[in-house]
Amino acid sequence: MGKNIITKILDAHLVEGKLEPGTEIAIRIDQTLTQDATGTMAYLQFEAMGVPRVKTELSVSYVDHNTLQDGYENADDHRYLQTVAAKHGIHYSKAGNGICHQVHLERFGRPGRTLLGSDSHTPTGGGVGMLAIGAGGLDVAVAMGGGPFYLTCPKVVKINLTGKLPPWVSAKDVILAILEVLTTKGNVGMVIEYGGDGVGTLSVPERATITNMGAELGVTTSLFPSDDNTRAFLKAQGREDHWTAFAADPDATYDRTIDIDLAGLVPRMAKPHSPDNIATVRELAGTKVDQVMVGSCTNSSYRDLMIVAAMLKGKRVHPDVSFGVAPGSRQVLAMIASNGALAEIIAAGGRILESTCGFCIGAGQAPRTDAVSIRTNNRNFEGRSSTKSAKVFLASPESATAAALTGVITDPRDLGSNYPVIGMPDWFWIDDSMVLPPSDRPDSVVITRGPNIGDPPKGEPLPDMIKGRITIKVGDKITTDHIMPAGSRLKYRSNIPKYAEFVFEGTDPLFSKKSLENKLAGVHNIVVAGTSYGQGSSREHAAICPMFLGVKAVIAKSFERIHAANLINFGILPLTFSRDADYDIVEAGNELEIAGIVAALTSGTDLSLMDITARKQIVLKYSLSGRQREILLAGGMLNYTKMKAK
Ligand code: MIC
Ligand code: SF4
Repeated sequence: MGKNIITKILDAHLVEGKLEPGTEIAIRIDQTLTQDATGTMAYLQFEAMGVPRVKTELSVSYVDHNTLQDGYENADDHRYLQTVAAKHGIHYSKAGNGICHQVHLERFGRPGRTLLGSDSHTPTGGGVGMLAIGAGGLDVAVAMGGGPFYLTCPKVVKINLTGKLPPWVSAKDVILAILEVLTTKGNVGMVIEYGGDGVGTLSVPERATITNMGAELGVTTSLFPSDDNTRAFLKAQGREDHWTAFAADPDATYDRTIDIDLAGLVPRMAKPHSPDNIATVRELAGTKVDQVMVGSCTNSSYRDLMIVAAMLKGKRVHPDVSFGVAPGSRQVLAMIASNGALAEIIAAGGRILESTCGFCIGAGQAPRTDAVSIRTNNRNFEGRSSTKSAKVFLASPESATAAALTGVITDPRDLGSNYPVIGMPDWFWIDDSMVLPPSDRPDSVVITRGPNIGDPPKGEPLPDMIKGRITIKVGDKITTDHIMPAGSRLKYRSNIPKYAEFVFEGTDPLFSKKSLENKLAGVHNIVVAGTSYGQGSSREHAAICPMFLGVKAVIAKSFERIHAANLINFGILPLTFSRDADYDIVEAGNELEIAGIVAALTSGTDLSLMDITARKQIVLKYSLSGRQREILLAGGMLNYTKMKAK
């Protein structure tokens, strides 16, 4: 039987298990990436493992999230990351070199390789045909130490692209159309493989926009074949030798196929406050706009900024609009600077921002109260922009620029101008001098730790009985931004006791205080949630900080993949209701008991929850492999690894 590309790559990297969807498998990881906001914890954990040098083919540590440096904390983190990288065999991409996913695609991504990144948008690498997966920092640390990555063997969905995109419709509109169909819920355990004649009409950066936002679908990863366009891209990056062809066999099978005719697509936007809340731009036309932001790992490539510059040429941004542009990498910035496109953007009234995540993660450029902000990034969760009342719409660079010019949401097809044709350059500007290679004298490198950098807290073995309180009850689609806010709180990423003060800050500002009080009184904290708990980011702080506050279990209708894995890694039980209706029984503040945990987890049987306040007993389920149950019983991954090493 013919194989699809995902199966081919998984096959070549399989170290444990069988490729049967739904079962746990382990794969070898060729490359890793980290960014600074998740990286400090990842490297502290790597150091704790005592491995002198990374065992991967390539590991890169990027600084792109926390670059505002309003205080010493970020700069301290940067120095720690630089020194730890030099000592342990990791490349270090300095602040200013660009957003991890954009730079990795340009300079390091290789077809057919596996990449594990401590950031949920790592699948951007699928644009170049690599199997790129987002995970928590601890999983990445394990991979750097040479350990395999465990995942549920996915179901492979083929998205069959036919035709060619019409003028003014671009890659973002493709993924927004897919989000309209698949939504952000219920896609756990799936991967997407793109195929069909339409693939050849898309360049690598366009493909990367599409695989990037696969993260919003909740799929494990998405990937494109590696073809002549991939070769041309790698050649223009001076890396043709990194190219290998990867295509599905003609008789390859898939668990599901979805057909998309590129020619039939129209400009779309995701309305507040979810990436799957889709409308056509025409339906929204006329809405007054306050802010437009172009950038982020989704849409900040050379192609994207050239479109923006061509649309702005000789025109002016609307007086009521604040228009910011953050090129995705130093390569992109240097190229638009040298060919005059940057000057067009400046002349039109664009605010040029650093090549970092910035506005996307709410680090700067917070919009005004009640603002309408049109952004080219991938997430528009409430409050993520750092302004709770702002209404963020996600759009293509074309639709974003149309709004910047007119001051209202405008279908770019209605601008009455010709669609600019942007060809792929034969050569990209290449200068890797801001990627520092690891030291060849590691013994002489002294790791620098500023006062903000503390050791990760230690997990305690799971108690046999959880006896405590529902400290918070939340609804469906709770994102890691709800659990562990970023924005102005980002700078505390390396200081768990401090960062833990902000857990669920926007939902219940007293959560942290109540939880700590319970913990000191020996009362366990339990979180109750609806469907898709833990959507979004890979930030393991959404598990470490609750662990620090004494949370022992999260009971939800369903979980998202990366967050569930992070909970397990930090010894918090992810449990599900056996009947959704039971969610209505357990109320915030209720006292409860879950007994016989060790025996149940050892044998893999269901758990029983006694709600003492409601006087009701309910059955709780879990979907955990034997290995995951052992990790939980040990009190988390670090304890488990130490236990195994004995
Ligand atoms: C995000 O886009 O939410 C982030 C910030 O890049 C996160 C990682 C983090 O929280 O540090 C992600 O997507 O994983
Ligand atoms: Fe950075 Fe935004 Fe991409 Fe996350 S989604 S990596 S914050 S640009």
